Amino acid sequence: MKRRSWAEPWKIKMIEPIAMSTREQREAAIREAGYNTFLLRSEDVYIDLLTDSGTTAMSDRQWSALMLGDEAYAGSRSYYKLADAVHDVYGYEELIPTHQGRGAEHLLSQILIEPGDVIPGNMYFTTTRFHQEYAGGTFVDVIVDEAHVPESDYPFKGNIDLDKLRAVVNEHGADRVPYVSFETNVNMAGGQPASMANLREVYEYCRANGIYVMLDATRALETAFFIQQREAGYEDKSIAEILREICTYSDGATMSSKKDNLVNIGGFLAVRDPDLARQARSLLVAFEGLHTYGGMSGRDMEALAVGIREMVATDDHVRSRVGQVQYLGRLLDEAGVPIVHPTGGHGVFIDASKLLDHLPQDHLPAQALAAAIYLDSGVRGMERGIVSAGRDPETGKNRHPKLELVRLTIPRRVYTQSHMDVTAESVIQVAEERDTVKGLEFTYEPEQLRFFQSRFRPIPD
Ligand code: P61
Repeated sequence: MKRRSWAEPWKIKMIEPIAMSTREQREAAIREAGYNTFLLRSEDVYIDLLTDSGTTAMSDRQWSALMLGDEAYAGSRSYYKLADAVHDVYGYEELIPTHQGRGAEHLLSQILIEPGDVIPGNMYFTTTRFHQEYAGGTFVDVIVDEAHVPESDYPFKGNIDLDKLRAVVNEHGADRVPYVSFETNVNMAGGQPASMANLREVYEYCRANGIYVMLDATRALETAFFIQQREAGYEDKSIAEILREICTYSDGATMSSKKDNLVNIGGFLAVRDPDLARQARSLLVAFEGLHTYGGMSGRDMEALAVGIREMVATDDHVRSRVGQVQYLGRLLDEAGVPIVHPTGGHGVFIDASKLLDHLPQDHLPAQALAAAIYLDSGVRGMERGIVSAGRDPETGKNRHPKLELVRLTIPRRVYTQSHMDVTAESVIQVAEERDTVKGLEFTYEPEQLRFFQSRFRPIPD
Protein backbone atom coordinates (compact mmCIF):
# COMPACT_ATOMS: atom_id res chain seq x y z
CA MET A 1 0.00 0.00 0.00
CA LYS A 2 1.35 3.43 -0.88
CA ARG A 3 1.99 5.52 2.21
CA ARG A 4 0.24 8.91 2.27
CA SER A 5 2.69 10.81 4.41
CA TRP A 6 6.06 10.54 6.08
CA ALA A 7 5.39 10.23 9.81
CA GLU A 8 8.54 9.44 11.78
CA PRO A 9 9.30 5.70 12.15
CA TRP A 10 10.07 6.14 15.88
CA LYS A 11 8.59 7.51 19.06
CA ILE A 12 10.16 9.73 21.70
CA LYS A 13 11.62 8.08 24.81
CA MET A 14 13.59 10.90 26.42
CA ILE A 15 13.39 14.66 26.12
CA GLU A 16 15.70 17.63 26.71
CA PRO A 17 13.97 20.81 27.96
CA ILE A 18 14.47 24.01 25.98
CA ALA A 19 13.34 27.49 26.94
CA MET A 20 12.19 30.55 25.07
CA SER A 21 14.04 33.76 25.94
CA THR A 22 12.84 37.37 25.94
CA ARG A 23 13.69 39.80 23.15
CA GLU A 24 15.88 41.77 25.62
CA GLN A 25 17.84 38.62 26.49
CA ARG A 26 18.35 37.81 22.83
CA GLU A 27 19.47 41.36 22.06
CA ALA A 28 22.13 41.08 24.74
CA ALA A 29 23.13 37.58 23.61
CA ILE A 30 23.58 38.41 19.93
CA ARG A 31 25.53 41.58 20.76
CA GLU A 32 27.75 39.57 23.07
CA ALA A 33 28.20 37.02 20.24
CA GLY A 34 29.36 39.72 17.83
CA TYR A 35 26.30 39.01 15.61
CA ASN A 36 27.75 35.60 14.80
CA THR A 37 25.35 32.72 15.52
CA PHE A 38 28.37 30.39 16.00
CA LEU A 39 29.30 32.44 19.06
CA LEU A 40 25.95 32.18 20.83
CA ARG A 41 25.65 29.94 23.86
CA SER A 42 23.21 27.13 23.11
CA GLU A 43 21.43 28.00 26.36
CA ASP A 44 20.34 31.22 24.68
CA VAL A 45 18.90 29.37 21.68
CA TYR A 46 15.30 28.17 21.41
CA ILE A 47 15.27 26.04 18.25
CA ASP A 48 18.79 25.21 17.16
CA LEU A 49 19.03 24.93 13.38
CA LEU A 50 22.70 25.92 13.22
CA THR A 51 23.65 22.51 11.93
CA ASP A 52 22.65 18.89 11.47
CA SER A 53 26.22 17.94 12.41
CA GLY A 54 26.56 15.89 15.57
CA THR A 55 23.13 17.09 16.73
CA THR A 56 21.31 13.83 16.02
CA ALA A 57 19.26 12.02 18.66
CA MET A 58 20.69 8.51 18.94
CA SER A 59 18.39 5.50 19.18
CA ASP A 60 17.99 3.23 22.21
CA ARG A 61 20.05 0.64 20.26
CA GLN A 62 22.89 3.11 19.85
CA TRP A 63 22.86 4.13 23.50
CA SER A 64 22.94 0.46 24.47
CA ALA A 65 25.84 -0.16 22.10
CA LEU A 66 27.91 2.44 23.96
CA MET A 67 28.19 -0.02 26.85
CA LEU A 68 29.81 -2.58 24.56
CA GLY A 69 32.71 -0.34 23.62
CA ASP A 70 36.07 -2.10 23.67
CA GLU A 71 38.53 0.58 24.76
CA ALA A 72 41.63 -1.47 23.99
CA TYR A 73 44.37 0.76 22.58
CA ALA A 74 45.16 -1.76 19.88
CA GLY A 75 42.92 -4.19 18.02
CA SER A 76 39.65 -3.02 19.57
CA ARG A 77 36.69 -5.30 18.87
CA SER A 78 34.64 -2.15 18.21
CA TYR A 79 36.92 -1.20 15.31
CA TYR A 80 36.27 -4.50 13.53
CA LYS A 81 32.52 -4.07 14.01
CA LEU A 82 32.76 -0.61 12.50
CA ALA A 83 34.89 -1.80 9.59
CA ASP A 84 32.29 -4.51 8.86
CA ALA A 85 29.45 -1.97 8.93
CA VAL A 86 31.27 0.40 6.57
CA HIS A 87 32.09 -2.48 4.26
CA ASP A 88 28.54 -3.86 4.25
CA VAL A 89 26.79 -0.52 3.77
CA TYR A 90 29.26 1.51 1.68
CA GLY A 91 31.27 -1.31 0.12
CA TYR A 92 34.78 -0.01 0.90
CA GLU A 93 37.38 -2.52 2.04
CA GLU A 94 39.76 -0.28 3.98
CA LEU A 95 38.62 1.81 6.94
CA ILE A 96 40.59 4.61 8.57
CA PRO A 97 38.59 6.03 11.51
CA THR A 98 39.01 9.74 12.30
CA HIS A 99 37.64 12.12 14.92
CA GLN A 100 35.31 13.69 12.33
CA GLY A 101 35.10 14.53 8.63
CA ARG A 102 37.85 17.12 8.50
CA GLY A 103 40.31 14.64 10.00
CA ALA A 104 39.65 12.38 7.01
CA GLU A 105 39.96 15.32 4.60
CA HIS A 106 43.30 16.18 6.15
CA LEU A 107 44.68 12.68 5.64
CA LEU A 108 43.34 12.36 2.10
CA SER A 109 44.70 15.77 1.05
CA GLN A 110 48.11 15.05 2.56
CA ILE A 111 48.54 11.70 0.84
CA LEU A 112 47.24 12.65 -2.60
CA ILE A 113 47.97 16.34 -3.21
CA GLU A 114 51.37 17.71 -4.29
CA PRO A 115 51.95 21.48 -4.23
CA GLY A 116 50.70 22.92 -7.53
CA ASP A 117 48.03 20.26 -8.04
CA VAL A 118 44.50 21.13 -9.04
CA ILE A 119 41.46 19.47 -7.46
CA PRO A 120 38.17 19.82 -9.34
CA GLY A 121 35.04 19.47 -7.27
CA ASN A 122 31.31 20.20 -7.25
CA MET A 123 31.24 23.48 -5.30
CA TYR A 124 33.60 24.11 -2.44
CA PHE A 125 33.02 22.96 1.09
CA THR A 126 34.82 25.07 3.70
CA THR A 127 36.89 22.43 5.48
CA THR A 128 37.43 20.33 2.34
CA ARG A 129 38.86 23.25 0.39
CA PHE A 130 40.89 24.36 3.39
CA HIS A 131 42.67 21.00 3.53
CA GLN A 132 43.20 20.92 -0.23
CA GLU A 133 44.81 24.38 -0.10
CA TYR A 134 46.74 23.53 3.06
CA ALA A 135 48.32 20.63 1.16
CA GLY A 136 49.36 23.03 -1.62
CA GLY A 137 46.53 22.36 -4.05
CA THR A 138 44.01 24.62 -5.75
CA PHE A 139 40.32 23.81 -5.76
CA VAL A 140 38.41 24.44 -9.02
CA ASP A 141 34.62 24.45 -9.06
CA VAL A 142 33.15 22.24 -11.81
CA ILE A 143 29.56 22.03 -10.60
CA VAL A 144 26.72 22.57 -13.10
CA ASP A 145 25.65 26.21 -13.54
CA GLU A 146 22.15 25.49 -12.20
CA ALA A 147 23.66 25.00 -8.72
CA HIS A 148 24.29 28.74 -8.50
CA VAL A 149 20.70 29.70 -9.32
CA PRO A 150 18.37 29.50 -6.29
CA GLU A 151 15.19 29.63 -8.40
CA SER A 152 16.22 26.75 -10.69
CA ASP A 153 14.25 23.56 -10.06
CA TYR A 154 16.87 21.36 -11.71
CA PRO A 155 16.60 18.03 -9.85
CA PHE A 156 20.33 17.25 -9.68
CA LYS A 157 22.00 20.54 -8.89
CA GLY A 158 24.89 18.61 -7.33
CA ASN A 159 26.02 17.23 -10.69
CA ILE A 160 29.49 17.81 -12.09
CA ASP A 161 29.59 19.52 -15.48
CA LEU A 162 31.68 17.13 -17.59
CA ASP A 163 32.70 19.90 -19.98
CA LYS A 164 34.06 21.97 -17.12
CA LEU A 165 35.87 18.92 -15.73
CA ARG A 166 37.43 18.07 -19.11
CA ALA A 167 38.54 21.68 -19.54
CA VAL A 168 40.36 21.62 -16.17
CA VAL A 169 42.07 18.32 -16.99
CA ASN A 170 43.03 19.52 -20.48
CA GLU A 171 44.42 22.79 -19.16
CA HIS A 172 46.53 21.34 -16.34
CA GLY A 173 47.14 17.78 -17.55
CA ALA A 174 45.79 14.65 -15.84
CA ASP A 175 49.02 14.22 -13.86
CA ARG A 176 48.32 17.50 -12.02
CA VAL A 177 44.83 16.35 -11.08
CA PRO A 178 45.21 13.71 -8.33
CA TYR A 179 41.49 13.24 -7.81
CA VAL A 180 38.07 14.66 -8.34
CA SER A 181 36.49 15.72 -5.07
CA PHE A 182 32.88 14.65 -5.56
CA GLU A 183 30.43 15.71 -2.85
CA THR A 184 27.50 13.33 -3.19
CA ASN A 185 25.12 15.87 -1.66
CA VAL A 186 26.28 19.44 -2.04
CA ASN A 187 25.99 21.28 1.22
CA MET A 188 26.80 24.82 0.05
CA ALA A 189 24.38 24.54 -2.88
CA GLY A 190 21.51 23.79 -0.50
CA GLY A 191 21.81 20.05 0.14
CA GLN A 192 21.51 19.21 -3.54
CA PRO A 193 22.06 15.68 -4.92
CA ALA A 194 24.12 14.37 -7.80
CA SER A 195 22.46 11.82 -10.08
CA MET A 196 23.62 8.25 -10.49
CA ALA A 197 24.14 8.88 -14.20
CA ASN A 198 26.48 11.76 -13.41
CA LEU A 199 28.40 9.78 -10.77
CA ARG A 200 28.86 6.98 -13.30
CA GLU A 201 29.95 9.29 -16.09
CA VAL A 202 32.48 11.15 -13.97
CA TYR A 203 33.94 7.89 -12.71
CA GLU A 204 34.30 6.46 -16.21
CA TYR A 205 35.97 9.63 -17.46
CA CYS A 206 38.36 9.70 -14.49
CA ARG A 207 39.25 6.02 -14.77
CA ALA A 208 40.11 6.49 -18.43
CA ASN A 209 42.42 9.36 -17.44
CA GLY A 210 44.06 7.81 -14.38
CA ILE A 211 42.37 10.21 -11.95
CA TYR A 212 40.87 9.03 -8.66
CA VAL A 213 37.30 9.87 -7.68
CA MET A 214 37.00 10.57 -3.97
CA LEU A 215 33.49 11.05 -2.67
CA ASP A 216 32.46 13.22 0.19
CA ALA A 217 29.86 10.71 1.39
CA THR A 218 28.71 12.85 4.32
CA ARG A 219 25.07 13.04 3.13
CA ALA A 220 25.12 10.31 0.47
CA LEU A 221 22.12 8.70 2.16
CA GLU A 222 20.01 11.76 1.45
CA THR A 223 21.18 11.71 -2.15
CA ALA A 224 20.19 8.03 -2.38
CA PHE A 225 16.69 9.14 -1.40
CA PHE A 226 16.57 11.84 -4.10
CA ILE A 227 17.81 9.35 -6.69
CA GLN A 228 15.04 6.95 -5.67
CA GLN A 229 12.48 9.76 -6.01
CA ARG A 230 13.77 11.44 -9.15
CA GLU A 231 15.91 9.19 -11.35
CA ALA A 232 14.34 6.77 -13.79
CA GLY A 233 15.14 3.15 -13.01
CA TYR A 234 15.66 3.67 -9.27
CA GLU A 235 12.09 3.97 -8.02
CA ASP A 236 11.92 0.30 -7.02
CA LYS A 237 15.43 -0.01 -5.61
CA SER A 238 15.99 0.22 -1.87
CA ILE A 239 17.93 3.09 -0.31
CA ALA A 240 20.57 0.57 0.78
CA GLU A 241 21.04 -0.65 -2.79
CA ILE A 242 21.22 2.86 -4.21
CA LEU A 243 23.74 3.96 -1.58
CA ARG A 244 26.01 1.04 -2.37
CA GLU A 245 25.79 1.74 -6.07
CA ILE A 246 26.76 5.40 -5.50
CA CYS A 247 29.96 4.23 -3.82
CA THR A 248 30.87 1.86 -6.64
CA TYR A 249 31.63 4.95 -8.74
CA SER A 250 34.54 5.97 -6.55
CA ASP A 251 37.95 4.95 -5.26
CA GLY A 252 37.22 6.05 -1.74
CA ALA A 253 35.34 8.50 0.43
CA THR A 254 35.69 10.90 3.29
CA MET A 255 32.88 10.88 5.77
CA SER A 256 31.62 13.07 8.56
CA SER A 257 29.62 10.50 10.50
CA LYS A 258 27.98 13.32 12.45
CA LYS A 259 25.32 13.57 9.74
CA ASP A 260 23.84 10.53 7.88
CA ASN A 261 25.46 8.08 10.31
CA LEU A 262 23.39 9.28 13.28
CA VAL A 263 26.13 9.87 15.83
CA ASN A 264 27.39 12.90 17.72
CA ILE A 265 31.06 12.52 16.85
CA GLY A 266 33.19 10.53 14.42
CA GLY A 267 34.15 10.12 10.80
CA PHE A 268 36.32 8.10 8.49
CA LEU A 269 38.32 7.82 5.35
CA ALA A 270 37.49 4.66 3.41
CA VAL A 271 39.36 3.48 0.32
CA ARG A 272 39.72 0.44 -1.88
CA ASP A 273 43.43 0.55 -2.63
CA PRO A 274 45.44 -1.11 0.20
CA ASP A 275 48.46 1.07 -0.60
CA LEU A 276 46.49 4.29 -0.19
CA ALA A 277 45.15 2.88 3.08
CA ARG A 278 48.71 2.11 4.20
CA GLN A 279 49.80 5.70 3.52
CA ALA A 280 46.76 7.10 5.31
CA ARG A 281 47.36 4.86 8.34
CA SER A 282 50.94 5.97 8.64
CA LEU A 283 49.77 9.61 8.91
CA LEU A 284 46.82 8.62 11.08
CA VAL A 285 49.09 7.57 13.94
CA ALA A 286 50.72 11.02 13.90
CA PHE A 287 47.58 13.17 13.65
CA GLU A 288 44.70 11.15 15.13
CA GLY A 289 45.55 7.91 16.92
CA LEU A 290 46.39 4.24 16.40
CA HIS A 291 44.88 2.73 13.26
CA THR A 292 42.26 0.69 15.12
CA TYR A 293 40.65 3.74 16.72
CA GLY A 294 42.03 6.79 14.89
CA GLY A 295 40.09 9.63 16.46
CA MET A 296 37.38 7.70 18.26
CA SER A 297 36.76 5.87 21.51
CA GLY A 298 35.63 2.24 21.38
CA ARG A 299 32.13 3.18 22.52
CA ASP A 300 31.82 5.83 19.82
CA MET A 301 32.78 3.24 17.20
CA GLU A 302 30.09 0.91 18.58
CA ALA A 303 27.37 3.57 18.37
CA LEU A 304 28.56 4.49 14.89
CA ALA A 305 28.48 0.89 13.66
CA VAL A 306 24.85 0.67 14.83
CA GLY A 307 24.00 4.07 13.31
CA ILE A 308 25.39 3.09 9.90
CA ARG A 309 23.21 -0.03 9.77
CA GLU A 310 20.19 1.75 11.23
CA MET A 311 20.15 4.52 8.62
CA VAL A 312 19.55 1.99 5.82
CA ALA A 313 17.54 -0.61 7.74
CA THR A 314 14.29 0.88 6.42
CA ASP A 315 13.66 3.45 3.71
CA ASP A 316 11.24 5.14 6.13
CA HIS A 317 14.09 6.72 8.09
CA VAL A 318 15.44 8.89 5.30
CA ARG A 319 11.99 9.43 3.89
CA SER A 320 10.80 11.05 7.10
CA ARG A 321 14.09 12.91 7.58
CA VAL A 322 13.93 14.60 4.18
CA GLY A 323 10.14 14.86 4.47
CA GLN A 324 10.51 17.09 7.50
CA VAL A 325 12.99 19.35 5.69
CA GLN A 326 10.63 19.59 2.72
CA TYR A 327 7.76 20.43 5.07
CA LEU A 328 9.61 23.51 6.33
CA GLY A 329 10.56 24.41 2.76
CA ARG A 330 6.91 24.25 1.72
CA LEU A 331 5.82 26.55 4.55
CA LEU A 332 8.34 29.19 3.51
CA ASP A 333 7.60 28.77 -0.18
CA GLU A 334 3.89 29.22 0.37
CA ALA A 335 4.57 32.45 2.28
CA GLY A 336 6.68 33.77 -0.60
CA VAL A 337 10.01 33.68 1.28
CA PRO A 338 12.74 33.19 -1.36
CA ILE A 339 14.51 29.87 -0.74
CA VAL A 340 16.81 27.61 -2.74
CA HIS A 341 14.84 25.24 -4.95
CA PRO A 342 14.25 22.37 -4.82
CA THR A 343 14.42 22.05 -1.03
CA GLY A 344 17.50 19.96 -0.23
CA GLY A 345 18.18 17.06 2.08
CA HIS A 346 19.40 18.61 5.31
CA GLY A 347 18.03 22.12 5.49
CA VAL A 348 16.15 25.00 4.00
CA PHE A 349 18.35 27.73 2.56
CA ILE A 350 16.94 31.26 2.47
CA ASP A 351 18.09 33.49 -0.37
CA ALA A 352 19.32 36.44 1.70
CA SER A 353 20.48 38.51 -1.26
CA LYS A 354 16.95 38.39 -2.65
CA LEU A 355 15.13 38.86 0.64
CA LEU A 356 17.38 41.72 1.76
CA ASP A 357 17.90 43.27 -1.64
CA HIS A 358 18.55 46.65 -0.02
CA LEU A 359 21.90 45.31 1.23
CA PRO A 360 24.92 44.90 -1.10
CA GLN A 361 26.86 41.64 -0.62
CA ASP A 362 29.68 43.51 1.15
CA HIS A 363 27.20 44.43 3.88
CA LEU A 364 26.86 40.71 4.64
CA PRO A 365 23.12 40.17 4.10
CA ALA A 366 23.10 36.49 5.12
CA GLN A 367 25.02 37.17 8.32
CA ALA A 368 22.58 39.99 9.10
CA LEU A 369 19.55 37.84 8.31
CA ALA A 370 20.71 34.97 10.54
CA ALA A 371 21.12 37.47 13.40
CA ALA A 372 17.68 39.00 12.69
CA ILE A 373 15.93 35.62 12.80
CA TYR A 374 17.65 34.80 16.07
CA LEU A 375 16.57 38.16 17.50
CA ASP A 376 12.98 37.54 16.47
CA SER A 377 12.50 34.11 18.00
CA GLY A 378 15.68 32.46 19.25
CA VAL A 379 15.82 30.24 16.15
CA ARG A 380 19.48 29.82 15.24
CA GLY A 381 20.53 29.40 11.60
CA MET A 382 23.87 29.86 9.86
CA GLU A 383 25.38 32.23 7.29
CA ARG A 384 26.42 30.58 4.01
CA GLY A 385 27.57 33.43 1.82
CA ILE A 386 30.41 35.92 1.54
CA VAL A 387 31.60 35.40 5.11
CA SER A 388 31.79 31.61 4.69
CA ALA A 389 33.50 31.93 1.29
CA GLY A 390 36.48 33.73 2.88
CA ARG A 391 39.37 35.34 1.02
CA ASP A 392 41.27 34.15 -2.02
CA PRO A 393 44.62 32.94 -0.65
CA GLU A 394 46.52 34.42 -3.63
CA THR A 395 45.00 37.90 -3.81
CA GLY A 396 43.80 38.24 -0.20
CA LYS A 397 40.55 39.69 -1.52
CA ASN A 398 37.07 38.61 -0.45
CA ARG A 399 35.54 35.96 -2.65
CA HIS A 400 32.02 36.88 -3.82
CA PRO A 401 30.00 33.67 -4.08
CA LYS A 402 26.88 33.73 -6.22
CA LEU A 403 24.87 32.26 -3.36
CA GLU A 404 24.26 34.41 -0.29
CA LEU A 405 22.19 32.15 1.95
CA VAL A 406 20.99 31.52 5.47
CA ARG A 407 20.81 27.83 6.25
CA LEU A 408 18.13 26.47 8.57
CA THR A 409 19.54 23.01 9.15
CA ILE A 410 17.37 20.28 10.61
CA PRO A 411 18.97 17.90 13.12
CA ARG A 412 17.92 14.27 12.69
CA ARG A 413 15.18 12.89 14.96
CA VAL A 414 15.25 15.93 17.25
CA TYR A 415 12.53 18.43 16.41
CA THR A 416 8.81 18.05 15.72
CA GLN A 417 6.54 19.45 13.08
CA SER A 418 5.45 22.16 15.57
CA HIS A 419 9.06 23.31 15.83
CA MET A 420 9.04 23.65 12.06
CA ASP A 421 5.82 25.70 12.26
CA VAL A 422 7.30 28.05 14.84
CA THR A 423 10.47 28.42 12.75
CA ALA A 424 8.47 29.29 9.65
CA GLU A 425 6.39 31.84 11.59
CA SER A 426 9.56 33.60 12.71
CA VAL A 427 11.17 33.67 9.26
CA ILE A 428 7.94 35.01 7.75
CA GLN A 429 7.80 37.71 10.44
CA VAL A 430 11.38 38.80 9.69
CA ALA A 431 10.62 38.75 5.96
CA GLU A 432 7.71 41.14 6.58
CA GLU A 433 10.05 43.50 8.45
CA ARG A 434 12.95 43.05 6.01
CA ASP A 435 13.53 46.80 5.55
CA THR A 436 14.54 47.16 9.19
CA VAL A 437 17.44 44.68 8.86
CA LYS A 438 20.75 46.55 8.76
CA GLY A 439 24.00 45.40 7.18
CA LEU A 440 27.00 44.25 9.23
CA GLU A 441 30.74 44.85 9.14
CA PHE A 442 33.66 42.85 10.56
CA THR A 443 35.24 43.87 13.85
CA TYR A 444 37.39 40.72 14.04
CA GLU A 445 38.36 38.31 11.29
CA PRO A 446 40.46 35.19 11.98
CA GLU A 447 42.91 33.93 9.36
CA GLN A 448 41.34 30.50 8.75
CA LEU A 449 37.70 29.44 8.26
CA ARG A 450 36.71 32.90 9.39
CA PHE A 451 32.94 32.33 9.64
CA PHE A 452 33.32 30.25 12.81
CA GLN A 453 34.83 32.97 14.98
CA SER A 454 34.44 36.33 13.23
CA ARG A 455 32.77 39.19 15.07
CA PHE A 456 30.63 41.93 13.55
CA ARG A 457 28.72 45.10 14.32
CA PRO A 458 25.81 46.82 12.56
CA ILE A 459 27.02 49.35 9.98
CA PRO A 460 26.26 52.79 11.46
CA ASP A 461 23.70 54.91 9.53
C1 P61 B 1 27.76 21.44 8.73
F1 P61 B 1 29.79 25.86 9.02
N1 P61 B 1 29.51 20.04 7.98
O1 P61 B 1 27.23 21.27 7.61
P1 P61 B 1 33.23 17.57 10.18
N2 P61 B 1 31.90 17.61 4.33
C2 P61 B 1 30.64 18.08 4.39
C3 P61 B 1 30.18 18.64 5.56
O2 P61 B 1 28.94 19.10 5.61
C4 P61 B 1 31.05 18.73 6.70
C5 P61 B 1 32.37 18.22 6.57
C6 P61 B 1 32.76 17.67 5.39
C7 P61 B 1 29.05 20.80 8.96
C8 P61 B 1 29.87 21.21 10.16
C9 P61 B 1 30.56 22.45 9.73
O3 P61 B 1 31.89 25.60 7.44
C10 P61 B 1 31.55 24.60 8.29
O4 P61 B 1 32.79 16.30 10.78
C11 P61 B 1 29.77 17.97 3.21
O5 P61 B 1 32.45 18.75 10.61
O6 P61 B 1 34.70 17.78 10.35
C12 P61 B 1 30.64 19.35 7.89
O7 P61 B 1 32.97 17.37 8.64
C13 P61 B 1 33.33 18.29 7.69
C14 P61 B 1 29.90 23.65 9.75
C15 P61 B 1 31.76 22.36 9.05
C16 P61 B 1 30.41 24.72 9.04
C17 P61 B 1 32.28 23.45 8.36
O8 P61 B 1 27.24 22.08 9.64
